[in-house]
Amino acid sequence: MKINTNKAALLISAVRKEQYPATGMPEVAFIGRSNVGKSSMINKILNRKNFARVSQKPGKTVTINFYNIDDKLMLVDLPGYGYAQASHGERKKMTEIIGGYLSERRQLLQVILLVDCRHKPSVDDKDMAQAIKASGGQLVVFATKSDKLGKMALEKNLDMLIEELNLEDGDILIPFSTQSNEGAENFWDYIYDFIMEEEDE
Ligand SMILES: Nc1nc2c(ncn2[C@@H]2O[C@H](COP(=O)(O)OP(=O)(O)OP(=O)(O)O)[C@@H](O)[C@H]2O)c(=O)[nH]1
Ligand SMILES: [Mg+2]
Repeated sequence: MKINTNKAALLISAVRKEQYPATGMPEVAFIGRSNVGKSSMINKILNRKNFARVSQKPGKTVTINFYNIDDKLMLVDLPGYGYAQASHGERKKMTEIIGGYLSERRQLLQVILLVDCRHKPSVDDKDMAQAIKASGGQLVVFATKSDKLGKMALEKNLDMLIEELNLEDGDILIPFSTQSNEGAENFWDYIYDFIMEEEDE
């Protein structure tokens, strides 16, 4: 089944579960720290400029945004976690919004974890990686902003991420950049190989 990525529309920005769209479409959700590049990645893989709203300031996405892609796949842009400037109450609310979605969304087929290739993963990143595995899902990590590092430094940091996130055989780590386009094709290859394939069976 081929997906027409030109047919993309924001279905709804949701906070509460009652607001989640009532479709059975498979969902792929993007999760990671605030400012890691989740919304940017969605734009890149859809070949759009400012479709999913992006900001230099962390804490841009504060709702769960459901993007319907060709009535075949839903891309889900989650709010970021770990935004240092957020108040305790705001952080708690974000954790609840993210956790509520992850724990109960039955059509959620895959979580994509984004980490900044330049930095050591945070405790939250590590917890998230373990939670994805504990739930029985495949751990798929995109290391964002790979254009910010030279080739050697990137190789070194990918090794660092493998170690810090405890990546094992079967886990996937892909460098990604909105600037160099690195990783965008890999995303769709992954979707077709692992997600849509299962749907066709
Ligand atoms: N150089 C470079 N900058 C990037 C890349 N991806 C994202 N950015 C920048 O990083 C900043 C944050 O991007 P967003 O896509 O808004 O990040 P987010 O993870 O959605 O953030 P929240 O919505 O706050 O959780 C923006 O200034 C982007 O332009 C990349 O691959 N390379
Ligand atoms: Mg965002």
